[in-house]
Amino acid sequence: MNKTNEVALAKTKAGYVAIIGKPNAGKSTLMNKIIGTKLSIVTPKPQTTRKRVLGIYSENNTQIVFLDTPGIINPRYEMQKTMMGYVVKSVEESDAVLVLIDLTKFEDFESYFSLELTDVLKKTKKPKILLINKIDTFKEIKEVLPLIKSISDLNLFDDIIPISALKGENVKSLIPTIEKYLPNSEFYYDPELLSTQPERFFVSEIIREQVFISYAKEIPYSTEIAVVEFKERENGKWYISAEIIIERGTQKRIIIGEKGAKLKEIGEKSRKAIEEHLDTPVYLELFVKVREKWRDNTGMLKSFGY
Ligand SMILES: Nc1nc2c(ncn2[C@@H]2O[C@H](COP(=O)(O)OP(=O)(O)OP(=O)(O)O)[C@@H](O)[C@H]2O)c(=O)[nH]1
Ligand SMILES: [Mg+2]
Repeated sequence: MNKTNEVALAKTKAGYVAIIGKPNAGKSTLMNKIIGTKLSIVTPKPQTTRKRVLGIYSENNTQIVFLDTPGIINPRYEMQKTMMGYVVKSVEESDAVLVLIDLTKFEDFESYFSLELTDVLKKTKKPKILLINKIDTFKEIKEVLPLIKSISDLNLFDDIIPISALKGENVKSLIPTIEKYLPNSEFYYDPELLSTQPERFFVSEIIREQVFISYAKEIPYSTEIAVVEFKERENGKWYISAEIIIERGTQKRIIIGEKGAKLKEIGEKSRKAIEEHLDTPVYLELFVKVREKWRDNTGMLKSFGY
């Protein structure tokens, strides 16, 4: 290594930061806000994120690779066990951990910090930054101060910061706090890059987001999306076909809707969002497939990229 490289190496910081917390805390909203683009899907329903979504922040001499993770729960299905595996692995690979709590659901520490969440926290010695999210739902920051004090007395977290991931309050000031825990290192990725996940992944997530938003009860949870074809046609339009996988034949009727209206609506909304994401015209075809008990079938889960 020559002298110039040594200087460059000393000047940059880079590292991995896992974003963890219970479902619906606002983890994906926060990552999207920091990166400045929608990488991870967000819905009002819990357990929206199922895989680990990578978001790369590169500014000046700092690169932070954020790992958005599924909400921490007590897993019931094989799929949820794999999801919790992503959380543990992300924490293990991180230089610091962001722990989000949802202020609107928080009453006291014991009831909010479930066994599963506490377990993940206890297993790691990595620096932990507690983010009290959704402060926009409170009138005054003063109202949050007693909570900050009570949590700080527990000595579990290295920093405690109230934020609003949605409105961006305090989000920029997170960066210097995270930087404290990053090693001197060269960048891991090209600073132009925002993620490493393939476009097929984002396309399937965009469709799944529509399913989550459009259907009630168990439908979003028993649905998976598999992109089957993804190719450019001669006229410059992309052709994408995807399967909406459901668990039971009886769910087909609900997904398709009266005279196919619901499926058509999902298709149109997804197509528009995909076109915006890829910045190119798209022809999208959706098919509904039944794969019984796919959430407990390891082979099938593997084929869906879990
Ligand atoms: N008012 C308010 N709502 C927020 C804030 N951050 C997130 N939300 C909302 O909370 C809901 C869940 O947000 P997500 O970002 O999907 O939460 P998540 O932690 O990624 O959830 P999972 O992927 O299910 O674990 C959405 O409706 C968001 O709009 C915030 O700062 N203030
Ligand atoms: Mg999420």
